[in-house]
Amino acid sequence: MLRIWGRTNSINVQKVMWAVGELDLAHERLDAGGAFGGLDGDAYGRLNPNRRIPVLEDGETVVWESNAIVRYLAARYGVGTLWAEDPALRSVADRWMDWQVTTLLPPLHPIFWGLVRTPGPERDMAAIDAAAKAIQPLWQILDEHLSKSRFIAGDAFSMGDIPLGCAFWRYANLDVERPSLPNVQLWYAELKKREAYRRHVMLPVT
Ligand SMILES: N[C@@H](CCC(=O)N[C@@H](CS)C(=O)NCC(=O)O)C(=O)O
Repeated sequence: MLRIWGRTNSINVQKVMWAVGELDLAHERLDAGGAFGGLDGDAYGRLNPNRRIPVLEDGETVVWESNAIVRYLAARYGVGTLWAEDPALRSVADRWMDWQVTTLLPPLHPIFWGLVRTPGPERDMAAIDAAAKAIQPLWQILDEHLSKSRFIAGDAFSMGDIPLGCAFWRYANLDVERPSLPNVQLWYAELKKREAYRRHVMLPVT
């Protein structure tokens, strides 16, 4: 049975749980991080020297870094579904997974952290507003991509949809001005039909 370490309101844990749900894998999830703590001990440090969530244990195999975990689950349990066998198609999923972390997250993080995890009087509204402005053209890049593709990598749902689907849920639930994103909205409507997305991602943004 798989073991996943991490609290449910972490976007990175949500990626893993969504993949587990799509693949219908037997698992246990242990609350860790945030108010649950549990990351400081020696045993956790041996699992992940960064002392971050999520961590996946699959027998003797231990994986950290959320997108690496999603890729591992897809490659091991989702060949032909989450994991496209064609390397060229898989590279489309891969590049958008990397884009979520390297390009989209830098402005998304300060908006989320500022509006959700920072008490009102301590908020740096100038920084939040700047990030909210900076993220708009990035979502428009994704919108342009999704004008040609039903899902992130072609006509079928794949691992490529997971990081960005988690990020968009968060963005859609933040009190910021958003640009018109008609193709993203069509894709988002598809995601909302998926039971695992509803169960593991569509949670209160806290
Ligand atoms: N790049 C890492 C980031 C891991 C990370 O920063 N996780 C956060 C939660 S989203 C964490 O562990 N925070 C400390 C805590 O929850 O106590 C990944 O994608 O897994």
